[in-house]
Amino acid sequence: MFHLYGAKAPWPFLQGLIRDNRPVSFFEETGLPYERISLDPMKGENRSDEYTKLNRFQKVPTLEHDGFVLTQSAAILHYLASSTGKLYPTEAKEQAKHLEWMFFAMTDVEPHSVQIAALIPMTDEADLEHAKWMVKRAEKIISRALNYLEVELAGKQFLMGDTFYAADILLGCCLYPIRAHQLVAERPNIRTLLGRYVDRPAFQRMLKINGT
Ligand SMILES: N[C@@H](CCC(=O)N[C@@H](CS)C(=O)NCC(=O)O)C(=O)O
Repeated sequence: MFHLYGAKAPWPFLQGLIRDNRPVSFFEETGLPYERISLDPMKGENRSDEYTKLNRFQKVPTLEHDGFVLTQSAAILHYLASSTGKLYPTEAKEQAKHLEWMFFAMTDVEPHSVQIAALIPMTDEADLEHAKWMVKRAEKIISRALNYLEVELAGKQFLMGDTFYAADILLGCCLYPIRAHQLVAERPNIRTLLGRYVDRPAFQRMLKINGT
């Protein structure tokens, strides 16, 4: 049995963006049984002694599986996919490509998409001008990654072709914060891919679970 620690969203706009969205999507896609334990950061539940013993970083998600504890959402997703063989390619080179896409999502997309979506709503009035400058910079940096992705997606249904893999879950969750942004609207291949992700029943179920 998998036990997954997630969190309540401190603000409504973070619904769908809390990072247990990736493993929850995986479980909802595959039907593997899991228990989600929700912590309330507003009550400091991620800083309790009990949780700190599991995750000294005091963040979510954390996965616990038969005494094995793992943090970092992308590592958790990789473990779930590679250890179960679900939503995971079988051939070594394809597995390496899968990991390449996971790194792309986590390093070239997520830091910037999160900043674009969340920095201004979370910034005090006094720092607003600086936050706006940082968002502009994030938009510029992510544009290059999205230009690359737009070309890579030509003729494909999903990231690696016709099959939906765990890396698609990760990319979907990393793009979701900017789903209504011009950056997505003006790139038809990315817009179509994101629409395909969001329309999946498992993604819709995740959206109802995430942040609760
Ligand atoms: N790189 C980590 C980031 C985890 C993270 O930032 N989690 C946020 C929720 S999305 C959190 O737990 N925040 C609570 C806090 O900062 O105290 C991952 O991908 O798992």
